[in-house]
Amino acid sequence: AAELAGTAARRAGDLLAPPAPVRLGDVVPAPEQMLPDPTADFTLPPDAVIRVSPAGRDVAEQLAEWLRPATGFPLPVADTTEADGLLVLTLSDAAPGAGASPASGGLGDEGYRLDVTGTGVRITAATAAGLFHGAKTLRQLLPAAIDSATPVAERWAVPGGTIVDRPRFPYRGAMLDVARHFFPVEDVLRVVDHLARYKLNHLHLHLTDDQGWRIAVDSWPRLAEIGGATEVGGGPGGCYTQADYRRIVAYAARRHVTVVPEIDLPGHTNAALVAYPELAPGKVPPPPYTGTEVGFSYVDPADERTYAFVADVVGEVAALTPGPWLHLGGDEAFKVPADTYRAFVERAQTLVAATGKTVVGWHQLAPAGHVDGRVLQWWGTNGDDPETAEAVRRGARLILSPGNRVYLDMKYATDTPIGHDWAGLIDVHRAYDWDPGTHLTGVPAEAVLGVEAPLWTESVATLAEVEFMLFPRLPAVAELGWSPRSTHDWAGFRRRLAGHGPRWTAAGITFHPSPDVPWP
Ligand code: TNX
Repeated sequence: AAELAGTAARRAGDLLAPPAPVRLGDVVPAPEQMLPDPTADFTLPPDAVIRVSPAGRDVAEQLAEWLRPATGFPLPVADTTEADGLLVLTLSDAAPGAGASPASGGLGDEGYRLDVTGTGVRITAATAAGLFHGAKTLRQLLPAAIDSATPVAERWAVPGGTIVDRPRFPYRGAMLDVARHFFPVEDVLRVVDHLARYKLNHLHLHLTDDQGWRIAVDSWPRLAEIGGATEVGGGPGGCYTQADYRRIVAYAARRHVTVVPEIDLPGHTNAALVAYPELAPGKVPPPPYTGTEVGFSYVDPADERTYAFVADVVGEVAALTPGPWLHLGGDEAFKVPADTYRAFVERAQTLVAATGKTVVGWHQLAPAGHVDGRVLQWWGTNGDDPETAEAVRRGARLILSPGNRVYLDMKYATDTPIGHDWAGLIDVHRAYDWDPGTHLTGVPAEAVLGVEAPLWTESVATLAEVEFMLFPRLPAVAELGWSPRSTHDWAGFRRRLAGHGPRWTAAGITFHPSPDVPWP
């Protein structure tokens, strides 16, 4: 790479160089607006400087971290208030922003504008999150080798033109089940990077289930010590210390990803009951569970001690979590009678609200009374769900996770070595071809907060297996969450997605080479 060091001769050569190998229209998720200008390709020179206004400093540092390994360029970051650099990131108060309505051309909380001309790249946003998303777009506009961890001799060309972009939905997420199998902090951080690459902005952590409890709670220490020591298949399990959890939250926050912690109640609680048999119905200590059945366990809704437990746990988790959400689970409490279940959920919702967090829960929460702002996560497979539609009429908003579209633990095909098939087989076309805005009968698009792709891990035990289930479906879900419906186009998407295979290969990401996609 040093041989590519910038000289006047080299710059002159660039003027005659072939067009950029990536096109402006190749970005995933598809931007809202694009105006290519083939006469304005830019080639990143070895002496490029990233100039940034002070509020965008950290985004510029991250952009430099992404671009240095493959280019071998020093890419110093310098403060600026003016646009004289070759690669300028501008966080501008003058950008039409959060206050401005999208209709008036505002970029909103997460939007950005990217201009590539023959002399440089400029990203403008009203927020650091917008600047971050713009920087991710810039990275995708560079050749696939930009994902290499070591220097590559390459012409670092960026296609000319302008992108103006902002998301369709404010909530775009993925869930990682760290309860069925435990994943160390480093694995979770890598998943955060994968989310950020495709402008997903929420990581839902399913922290508790029958097979393991994964977050240390100071007031109930046996949850971690005993509840954390099991997992599916009999492995050692594990548990995040509060410091570990804070590290995940901080790493995610730097990448504009909000962590949504889930404490699943009243069912899916066997690990907690092993740790504290006093919470079990009849106080009967259950044996530890390392199988994959669901629906058999629950905390005793008739004992006041259970509500003290819930208050303590959600209190500590809320205190560790800067984001606005706290997910209460609520799924598959098959052994709890409907009236008892509803009364339990209403008390639990109130306890969460008392922490200042907004309640999120699986759509089984629907029959319970509304609390301010509550969000239901719909994981059904049939878009006619009157109970959920009724909860929306009473004020709930929805996150859509249809099991037969975005459950990333479903197999791609019958011969997929891991995964389930209870909601069907899901390859990338099926994951892509639906509309979150119209999916549920009787639910208006305005009630849809966004989309989330859950990854349950009964059959997923390693980071490579996690990646295999995420890629290439995660970018499909990301596009549903980000891109305006007018850009929805399977033929175009599969072609754009194909160009990402070499990026994942360069980054060492395991993926399923789906036959739906014309890989190069
Ligand atoms: C249903 S979906 C579950 C999970 C399982 C998953 C397996 C939901 C809210 N609950 O407990 O892991 O199916 O696909």
